[in-house]
Amino acid sequence: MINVIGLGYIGLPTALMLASHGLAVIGTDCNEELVSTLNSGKTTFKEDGLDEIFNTAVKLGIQFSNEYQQTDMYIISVPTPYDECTKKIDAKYVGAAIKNVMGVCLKGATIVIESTIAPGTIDKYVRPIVEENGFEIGEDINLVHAPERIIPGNMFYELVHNSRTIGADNRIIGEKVKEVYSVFCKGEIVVTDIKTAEMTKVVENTFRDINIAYANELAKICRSDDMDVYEIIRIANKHPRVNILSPGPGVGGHCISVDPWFLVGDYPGLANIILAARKINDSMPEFVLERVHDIMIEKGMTDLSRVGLYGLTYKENVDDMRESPTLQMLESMEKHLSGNFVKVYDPYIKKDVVPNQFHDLDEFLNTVDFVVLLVGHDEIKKNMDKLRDKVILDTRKICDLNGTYRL
Ligand code: SAJ
Repeated sequence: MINVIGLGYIGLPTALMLASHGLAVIGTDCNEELVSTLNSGKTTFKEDGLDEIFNTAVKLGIQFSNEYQQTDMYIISVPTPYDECTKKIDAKYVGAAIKNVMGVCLKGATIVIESTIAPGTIDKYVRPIVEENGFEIGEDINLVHAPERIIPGNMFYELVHNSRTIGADNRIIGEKVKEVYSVFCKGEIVVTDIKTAEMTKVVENTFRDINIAYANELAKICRSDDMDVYEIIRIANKHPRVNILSPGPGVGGHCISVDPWFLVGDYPGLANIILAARKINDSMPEFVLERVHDIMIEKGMTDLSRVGLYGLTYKENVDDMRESPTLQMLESMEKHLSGNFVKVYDPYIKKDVVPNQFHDLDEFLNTVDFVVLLVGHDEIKKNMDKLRDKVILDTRKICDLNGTYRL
């Protein structure tokens, strides 16, 4: 029996995947509403394939509970934010989960942490809790780090096909955990030590953050000197060893915009490119606002209530708004007392989360003259014609209409 702790964007798909491949799984989450939604037969977020696999897992007996279970294996997928002041990992959720596991587990259990954690987190925060509870690590309890690597929007494909990393204190335990993941994972599963696994995951997300920052910095340079950054990146990427990513309105999500801070916080003075990249990416929402301002002046527009922001999520075709560039823009506008005027719309966000939010594309478009495309949802790609008579600032290069402004 496996007890998956934390049923969010990573824990739920992982639990379902294990259960739908015939393993006995109980998912645990402290959020009562979330557990009761799952127990009523409904999923809690949108992802291609989620509902189908959920139904299969339910038929095969997966259970959901608010209680930690007495089992021989735990998989922990709880959030790992960073402390805004120190930039170091805030391990409070991982720590709480381990403490709760300690309250129910028996000798012989294996605890696998899937949450992304800074290098050294298991040594610093997890081992002491296990030892304080009278367990000897390696004898009574095995600790493993198996960081998740799946991308929202393509989770189920990536769960099956991505390579995985398993960090363990000893190879036998690493191989045992590898066997469990092998029930669904067809990618290579590499067994290594815990700190290497911790660092590898953070390094992967940091690599992407730096690459996006390079694209964003190029966008700013090109804007300042009237060059087309997209054409330049397109041509540069024809070089066999160059692969620049795409500029955008900023880096959102709970991963790439968070994990690099762990390295900045833990290695002050050493993580210089990493810090610069974070600052560049964090500056993009403000850069978009400056573009909006400049375009309004160029077009002789003064009425902010005729400006509409398309997209509230952190990227296309997901319903996750964590660290979303649009929310950062709205926050910044609110500081300047203008945030309550612009109109906002996102087909994936059904609840009212910001002022002047619309729930219908046509109604939204009827109230604005200037549309800022912040997220490339398929919905707007299919309806681009509806923007024909609008002023458009396209931050994602998804619109080919004549006169479209870019970053
Ligand atoms: N973005 C750009 N330009 C690009 C690519 C992305 O501006 O060229 C923006 C996106 O719009 C978004 C943000 O960056 O706001 C992050 O999006 P993403 O699609 O790059 O990544 P995530 O955060 O959805 O998922 C990442 C993945 N990590 C890597 O690709 C190295 C995923 O594999 C991880 O599992 C996930 O973080 C995680 O949970 O850590």
